[in-house]
Amino acid sequence: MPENANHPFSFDIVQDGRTILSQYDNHIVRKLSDMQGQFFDQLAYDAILAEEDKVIYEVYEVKRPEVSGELLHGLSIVHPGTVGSEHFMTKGHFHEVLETAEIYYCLHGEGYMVMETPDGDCAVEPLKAQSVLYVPPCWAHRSVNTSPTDDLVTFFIYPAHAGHDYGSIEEHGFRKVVVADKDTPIVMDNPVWQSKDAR
Ligand code: PAN
Ligand code: ZN
Repeated sequence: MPENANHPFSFDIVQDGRTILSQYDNHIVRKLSDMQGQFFDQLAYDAILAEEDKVIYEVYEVKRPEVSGELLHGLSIVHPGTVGSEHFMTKGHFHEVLETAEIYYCLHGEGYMVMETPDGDCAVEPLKAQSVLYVPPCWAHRSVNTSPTDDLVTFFIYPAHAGHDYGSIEEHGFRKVVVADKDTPIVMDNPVWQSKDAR
């Protein structure tokens, strides 16, 4: 955050030929070991983790005061790969202040945003370079990279007082998952969602 938090500022999204913010305050690295219980194929998860604790995604955040009126923003980079047939993805979350929205601008790559509401409405929207995705208030969201080779890079913006609620997704998962079927990604019901819920 700039020293004078209320002064306008600008920054670049490409630096030294790499897609990265020229200015950020926080670099979050999420590895496979941080995603315990999130991929539906637990055997595949355990097998990969036994070999290597791969980096699944990274987030570069620009810090702002976490008050309504401010906007938090940054870059999310989901690396390519699969666990079993399920594509690499973010943990996903509801906003703690449920009635807050978010905008994702896709800069590079291809994938999907998997979304659902507390009432069980589901939506899966494509993410592709130069497309914008609007996540309305009350929708949990997870980005999924379906490219076999390229990073999925998105720029996100959301109200600074929104906060994150990961608990419900960690407990139940999303109702929909995105899997690789030969060369085509397909969306299907999460095979472990109901059994987890029934526990
Ligand atoms: C994004 C996400 C980012 C990482 O900034 O936080 O893509 O995903 P997880 O937070 O689910 O690990 C956002 O949606 N913020 O609200
Ligand atoms: Zn969010």
